[in-house]
Amino acid sequence: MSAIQPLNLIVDIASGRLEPATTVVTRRLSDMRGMYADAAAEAALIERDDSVVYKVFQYDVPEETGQLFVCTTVLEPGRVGDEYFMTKGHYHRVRDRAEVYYGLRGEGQVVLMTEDGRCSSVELRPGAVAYVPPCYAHRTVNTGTGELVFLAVYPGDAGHDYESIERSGFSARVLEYNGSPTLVEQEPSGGSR
Ligand code: PAN
Ligand code: ZN
Repeated sequence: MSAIQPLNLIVDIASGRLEPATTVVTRRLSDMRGMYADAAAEAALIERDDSVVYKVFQYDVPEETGQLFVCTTVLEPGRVGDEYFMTKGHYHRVRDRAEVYYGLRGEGQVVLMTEDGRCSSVELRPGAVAYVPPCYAHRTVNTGTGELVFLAVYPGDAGHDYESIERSGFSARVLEYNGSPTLVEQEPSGGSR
């Protein structure tokens, strides 16, 4: 295993930034084309200002068993049609690698899906720990009016499989329904287009 020195990482809760961060990923709506249910609303928003949906601040470690990645995500508030802003979502490439999210600011949900397509969701808010069990796809949704900020910790050798989600989507979406966030089951083919 590669040696890595003990260190402190600091989360600035106000900005959601992790310091130091060795990788910063910015995802705009155009980076997620086809992931929202309402294609016309998605295209109109991309045309208008292609806003940033989320940023990830990560401290990189060797991608090896025994190491742990630490990162924060800042997910903006907003909607595409009735669907709240969300992350792309993924399985871990090594399927049986679990993950822990810790809510720092704002409110939202983590949508979890088994490989046979069963979806459920757990809450994310300040102080809430969302446990992502091995083998579950996971996506975060901001259901609040401010930014959703959370810390994530996951195994160094987990990797990310985005392709499965780009191909088939999640079998449920979080939509605003009668003014409240609601997990709505989709048609089996209702993934990305
Ligand atoms: C998280 C996610 C982060 C962004 O750190 O990577 O919230 O979501 P996407 O990776 O789906 O774009 C995590 O689950 N890491 O494994
Ligand atoms: Zn993950």
